[in-house]
Amino acid sequence: MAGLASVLPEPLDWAQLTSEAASALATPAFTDPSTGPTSAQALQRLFGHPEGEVRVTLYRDHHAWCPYCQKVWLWLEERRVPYRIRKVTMFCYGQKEPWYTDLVRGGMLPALELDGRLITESDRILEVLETTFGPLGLGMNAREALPLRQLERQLFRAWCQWLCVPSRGAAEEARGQEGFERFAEHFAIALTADAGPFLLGELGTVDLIFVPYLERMNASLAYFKGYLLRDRYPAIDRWFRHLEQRSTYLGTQSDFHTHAHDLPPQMGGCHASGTPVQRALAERIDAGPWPVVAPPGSDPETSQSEPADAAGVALARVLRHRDTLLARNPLGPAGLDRPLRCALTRLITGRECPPPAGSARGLRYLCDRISVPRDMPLHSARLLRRSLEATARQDPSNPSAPGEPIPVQHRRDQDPSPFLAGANPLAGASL
Ligand SMILES: N[C@@H](CCC(=O)N[C@@H](CS)C(=O)NCC(=O)O)C(=O)O
Repeated sequence: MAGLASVLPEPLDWAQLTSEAASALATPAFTDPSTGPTSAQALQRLFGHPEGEVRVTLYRDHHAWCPYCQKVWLWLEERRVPYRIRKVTMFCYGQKEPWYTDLVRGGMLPALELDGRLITESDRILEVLETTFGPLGLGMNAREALPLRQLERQLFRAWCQWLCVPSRGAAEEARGQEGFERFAEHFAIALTADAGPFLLGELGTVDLIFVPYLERMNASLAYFKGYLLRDRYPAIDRWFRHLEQRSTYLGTQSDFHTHAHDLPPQMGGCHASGTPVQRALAERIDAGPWPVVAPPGSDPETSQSEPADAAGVALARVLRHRDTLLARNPLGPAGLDRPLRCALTRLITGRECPPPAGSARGLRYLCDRISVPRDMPLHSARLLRRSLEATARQDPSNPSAPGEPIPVQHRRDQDPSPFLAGANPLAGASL
């Protein structure tokens, strides 16, 4: 009698999966990220200039997560200044590269080299860039920009107070929320003061100064407080929607899952309100289904619909790091090989492909460690998470087995060094 295994659909093999990814692998994002749209994988960006004209080197984190790096990164992309990128490990992900601490004492990011001169502190970097290459919009030192920059710091502090200081009950939670909303309201009013859609009319450096923490507020308040910022403030939602129409922003944008698990070690802890609404939303951000608000509600992570190539890009990015992903998984290469091919087969063909018994915890380990935009864009990550989770649920022995818990004090489970050494050169140009 034929065993059960013989009636289970066969997953595609690695060669078939590679040929399914062929069209994604042929795009500039994979063949030459220096020329395509904004990409966390690029090591230089030329904007049509010859390499010899590059005057700028940006030092930023491997993880593409550092908020202070994001605003400088966005500025260079918006202003189309050619630059090189050197990536550095942040302390909570692994060992900081000694060449970088030799260059910048203390190892803080970002840093920028302009014509051989080293500059640190993100606002100072932006000032020097504006002086050298011209302002973006009205510029960060315009009279109208200064109160807005102060507002950004006030909003940041009110957010930290609500998110990071433990509250002793509902009344303190409510005070944290009120403190935050006082400044969020100011920001929403500022967004409607000019014709818009941006702060002083056209997109400028001041908008970019707000972007990193607004993105982190949006994600962390959903996860830890069950609070949907974009629903509360239509003007903030409109601002995000206009940002999301720019390929520059889309290349740097992270997602709720990544922020929810990267913020706690960076912020020294984030405190959940523990309400039923908060717990349900956090559960959904972690385990899906994604998007985390079902239609007809609006998607609080993005206004962009899924690009046609999202699944192909996700597949191509997994192929790039296949060997390291297999080796770093709790199931090991032999244990994860078939379950991963099942999930990728589902991702790219849409057909169900149940994995062998005992696969769920390895599939969920990987699902929990997809990092946006470091690994792939938001929609690609969403599709990959969906197929990993759906495949895990078909594990015949323990379909609800969790992956290893995500650490909250550090993220050394995300150490970039093995990925730097182990990337498959046939599947894309860089990490
Ligand atoms: N005031 C600095 C703050 C920069 C900062 O806090 N950078 C953090 C990352 S978000 C850092 O490099 N920390 C060291 C590390 O994590 O390795 C600036 O605006 O550039």
